[in-house]
Amino acid sequence: MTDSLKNESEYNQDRLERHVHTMRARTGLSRRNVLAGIAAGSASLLLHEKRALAQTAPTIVKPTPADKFRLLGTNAETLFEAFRGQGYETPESLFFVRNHTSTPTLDPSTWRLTIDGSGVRRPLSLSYEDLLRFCSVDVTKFIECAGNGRSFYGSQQGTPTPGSQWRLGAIGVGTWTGVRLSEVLDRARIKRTAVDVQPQGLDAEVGTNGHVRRPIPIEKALDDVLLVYGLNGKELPPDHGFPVRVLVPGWIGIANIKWVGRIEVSEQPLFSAWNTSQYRLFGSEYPDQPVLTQQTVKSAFELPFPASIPAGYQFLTGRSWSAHGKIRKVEVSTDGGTTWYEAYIDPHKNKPQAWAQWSIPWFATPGQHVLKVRATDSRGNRQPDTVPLNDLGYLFSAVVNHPVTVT
Ligand SMILES: Nc1nc2c(c(=O)[nH]1)N[C@H]1C(S)=C(S)[C@@H](COP(=O)(O)O)O[C@H]1N2
Ligand SMILES: [Mo]
Repeated sequence: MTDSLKNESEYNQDRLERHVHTMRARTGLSRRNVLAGIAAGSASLLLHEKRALAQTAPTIVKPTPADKFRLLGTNAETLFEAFRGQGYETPESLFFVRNHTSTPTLDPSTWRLTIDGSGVRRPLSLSYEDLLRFCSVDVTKFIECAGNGRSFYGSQQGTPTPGSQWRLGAIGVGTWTGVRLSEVLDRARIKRTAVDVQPQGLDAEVGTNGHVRRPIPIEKALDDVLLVYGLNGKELPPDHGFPVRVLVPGWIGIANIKWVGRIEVSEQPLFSAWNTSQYRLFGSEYPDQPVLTQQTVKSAFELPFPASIPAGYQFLTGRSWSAHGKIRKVEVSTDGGTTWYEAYIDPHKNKPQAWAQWSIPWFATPGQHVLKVRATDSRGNRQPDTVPLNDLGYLFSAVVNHPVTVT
């Protein structure tokens, strides 16, 4: 067997194992039954097992154990307590997943990236190997869903909004390896008159909206956007866009198109469902219905929600992040917001458009408590107590009330 064939079969075996693992976790079927179902069109399965398999087509490939994730439809939110004791970067196994449909199986040996549209002079079709030949760069950045924190519009401000009811765990920080989009667009001889660059995913079409896609203005596309194929020193995992995804530092999650297969460059503004009917601010506070671009400033304790902890000296830990830079200050209140104390920020664990790790001691007395944490970023943006409502519940950046029972 040649090396590349061997790698491919090992790779396929790996995928199969992952699939079996996920199916077993979801259905409780035995390994043998899952394999039989794959192999034989499930002739040997009992009817109820067939039904279990049909209902649980895995939208997410990796395991999402209940002590690390909260499942929300086709998505999985990381439980913030799972970050405690972890390093700065989010391990791929802990990274939240937001899928509009489900994780596709793509083969890097046949994958192509098409770059076309009125904004380029020389349309391109690149293979995975072509892409790997561009100069590579590493950056450490968050990816955070536009709806992260949405549940607090309801639970804290009394105005529930539709969509995944995320708490604060629709965020992860990775060190991403890839190539500059500007270099790739250069190769396609991008025109000076180009205005929009729209990456499109190879995952299934989303109803009549077609493939997941959303334009990035040319200024941002040529500034710091990357096409990434590595996460934390390893190949990009299937759920996070394998073989290649877009990374748009500081911008809302949807800009970071996974499983990218085409990039349209246009001399005219581009539109899709993801920048018209979704991912804009709607409602009476926003007559202009602005299109969402950058994320905001947020903070979270590395505690269960709600938490239950023993009385005595406790170390409260957490993470704060901003789309606009580093974190300058983190303040914690354990008395519902009357007094605030500054937390210690580890200066080595505070990167722009990623997050800051912080800690603060607390002498916890028995009873019910509400903890609050608010961050100020290097540009002076501080988290507010409330945020104006928008109909789809995006960009909740207000201070969150974290209930804690001390026993
Ligand atoms: N092709 C494609 N790209 C996509 C999505 C998707 O469903 N399909 N989801 C988007 C959304 S809404 C978010 S928040 C991020 C989530 O990235 P993750 O699943 O790697 O955490 O991917 C974005 N890119
Ligand atoms: Mo998202």
